[in-house]
Amino acid sequence: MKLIIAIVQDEDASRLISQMMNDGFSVTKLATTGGFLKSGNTTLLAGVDDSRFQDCLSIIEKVCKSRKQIASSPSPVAGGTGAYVPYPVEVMVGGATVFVLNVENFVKM
Ligand code: 2BA
Repeated sequence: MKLIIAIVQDEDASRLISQMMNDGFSVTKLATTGGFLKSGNTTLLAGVDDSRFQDCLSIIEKVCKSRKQIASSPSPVAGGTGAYVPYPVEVMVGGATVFVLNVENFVKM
């Protein structure tokens, strides 16, 4: 068994969960926050059989699209007044950041 940890955009999360459930995967949704943008994203946990984890990755790839987003700078620069002034930065968001871990043991009690 593998544990898939997928960090996705909130906008993609509902559709991704529906698609995964329709295809017979169990999934747990966590509300998370990205360290760089400091805005909300969604982390999904899915324990999947070795034989099916490629199918699960394919669903994630199909549903989660990359897009550009203008965000406030995470590290504001000091202005002339000494006040911190955030500036806009363009970042690519979306797609998915996926970790795949081998599961040593899986128990339901
Ligand atoms: P955030 O940390 O909020 O990052 C959002 C997006 O900002 C990133 O998208 C990337 O395009 C950009 N970004 C991140 N760090 C940057 C930096 N130091 N300089 C310039 N741009 C930067 P993604 O790479 O697709 O990551 C989306 C979210 O996935 C991240 O949100 C974070 O929550 C998570 N993530 C990405 N890589 C990770 C890793 N190695 N470990 C743990 N979480 C990760």
